[in-house]
Amino acid sequence: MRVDAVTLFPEMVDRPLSESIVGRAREEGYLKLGFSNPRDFTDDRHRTVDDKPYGGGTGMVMMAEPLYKALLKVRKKGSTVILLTPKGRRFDQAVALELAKKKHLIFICGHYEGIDERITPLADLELSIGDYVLTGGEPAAVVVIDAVTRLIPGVLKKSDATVNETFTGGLLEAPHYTRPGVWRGKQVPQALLSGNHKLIQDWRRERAEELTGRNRPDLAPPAAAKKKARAKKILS
Ligand code: 6GU
Repeated sequence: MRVDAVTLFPEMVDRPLSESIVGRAREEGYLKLGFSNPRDFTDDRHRTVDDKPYGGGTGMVMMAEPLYKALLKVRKKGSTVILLTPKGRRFDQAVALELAKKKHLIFICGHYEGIDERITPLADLELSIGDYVLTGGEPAAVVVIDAVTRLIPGVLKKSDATVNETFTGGLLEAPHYTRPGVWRGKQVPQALLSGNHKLIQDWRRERAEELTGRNRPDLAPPAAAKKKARAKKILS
């Protein structure tokens, strides 16, 4: 997959995506990450990329023209253009799975108070990574590119690592343990040591439901609760 980031701060995106699994994916050619900097598309002496907002207000707004030229440098016929903004649609695993199918993603990272609104119609999708405000779109681009890259076939060596995981099945994942079997007096749950596949599966399902109910009751209700709800409906 090819990904380009339109950003005033390419290092903020490049550096975090140079380590670990994504770094390896780039070395192995699964991900080709490029950058286009609006500052390189200015023609005044100060290389100005922002200006005061019309109508007044605090902060500065990114000007349309340098952003537009930076976008045109990387945009091709099949590109999907994504604008990162706290006003966007909330990013989640379902969106990551959709984006992972694309050939070329372009992320526009806003900074300062935002970007000139006339750039917005050039985006196919506006994305936010959550209900809080960042100083710019760059950390959000890192989050989205990371989540998408690990879904590219071949990036994770064990492909079922993305099948059973948290969010894909509507539940949080059960806890994991590794050696030693006893650590500072704490035992690994017996079920996991049993070698009994059915017992392990049942244990993981129960822990996943319990954890989801405790930390994320907003996610799909656990099977047990669904069963209860069905039973209740039949009876009342
Ligand atoms: Cl994509 N950008 C900014 N500036 N803040 C955010 C965000 C994006 N998503 C959540 N907060």
